[in-house]
Amino acid sequence: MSISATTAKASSHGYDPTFTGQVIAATGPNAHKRLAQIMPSLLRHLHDFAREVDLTVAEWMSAVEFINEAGQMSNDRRNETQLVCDILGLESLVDEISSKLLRKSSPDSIGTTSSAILGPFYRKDAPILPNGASIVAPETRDAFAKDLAHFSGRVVDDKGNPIPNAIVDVWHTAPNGMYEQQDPDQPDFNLRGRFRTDEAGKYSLYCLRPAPYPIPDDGPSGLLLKLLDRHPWRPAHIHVIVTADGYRPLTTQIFDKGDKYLTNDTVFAVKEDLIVEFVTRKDDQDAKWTLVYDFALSRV
Ligand code: MBD
Ligand code: FE
Repeated sequence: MSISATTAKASSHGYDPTFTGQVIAATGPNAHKRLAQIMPSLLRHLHDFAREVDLTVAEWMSAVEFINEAGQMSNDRRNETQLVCDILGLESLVDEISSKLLRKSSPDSIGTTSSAILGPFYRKDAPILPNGASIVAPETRDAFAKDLAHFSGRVVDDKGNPIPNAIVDVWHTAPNGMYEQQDPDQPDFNLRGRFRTDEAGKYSLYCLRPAPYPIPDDGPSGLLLKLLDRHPWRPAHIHVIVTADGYRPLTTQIFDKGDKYLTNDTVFAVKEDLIVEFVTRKDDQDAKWTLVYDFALSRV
C-alpha cells in the first residue's frame, strides 16, 4: 500500500516510479532485524522528500558538507551533530516517543517526573559530593553572589515514598552561558556534581540560579538557525539525571518559571511539570535563592 502510494506520487512528479522500490528491495534476508523493519520507511520518506522539493545535486552536496562539518566539530566536549538534531526537534521527539513507550510498559509511571532531552553537554563522572556541598567554584562565588542558590528536594517513587541512595547528577551553565568544557576560564567539572539521597530520600546542594543563554552558534547549527531566521536561545535550565537501583533512570531538565524563552525554547524541551520557582532565601549568606524540587521515578 505504501509502495503504491510512493509510486503514485513519484509518477505525478515525473520521476522513475520504480526507483524507491528497487532501493528498498536491495536489503538482504540476513539484514539486521530492526534496520530491516525501519529502513523501508526511512527510504520512502527520504526519497519522497527529495522528489517533492526537486532537490538538486548542488543542494544535496551542501547538506553532505553540513553533516561532515558537524561531525568534524564533534568531540568528547561538544556534540555538534546532536545539537543539529536538537534544533530540528528530533531529540525532543525521540524523548517523547521513549517516554510514551515507558509509560505504556510501566503501570507505576503515572505521575512520575517527565523526562527531557540530555543535550550535547553532559559529562560522565562528575565529582560525587556530600549533601550541602556547592558545585560553584569557590573563586567565582563572589562574582556570582547574586545568583547563588540552594537546591534541595527528595527522590521519591510514584506513591511519594522516599528513595534513599539515589544519585542526583546535576549540571548547568555559568552566567556567561557556557558549560565548563566550553570555557577555558572555568575549572574542570565546575557547575557539575553528583549527590546521593539520604535515608529520607533527600538531596541538597548549592548551585547558581541559571540564566537563559544562546546555544553555540559558531558551527552548522548556528548557520542553520540564521538561514531559518531563528533565534538561538534556550530558557534557563538545570540538567539532572536521577538514578536509583530498581528504578528507571530519569534524564530531565528543570526550567525557571517566568523565563521569556519557556514558550520558544530553540530545542523544544520544556514541559509543564518541569517548571520551577526560585524564591528569595533568607538567613543564608551562601545563597540568595531557594529551589525545592522532588523527582519521582518509576520502578524498572
Ligand atoms: C543545551 O544547553 C542544551 O541543554 C541542549 C538540549 C541543547 C543545546 C544546549
Ligand atoms: Fe543545557
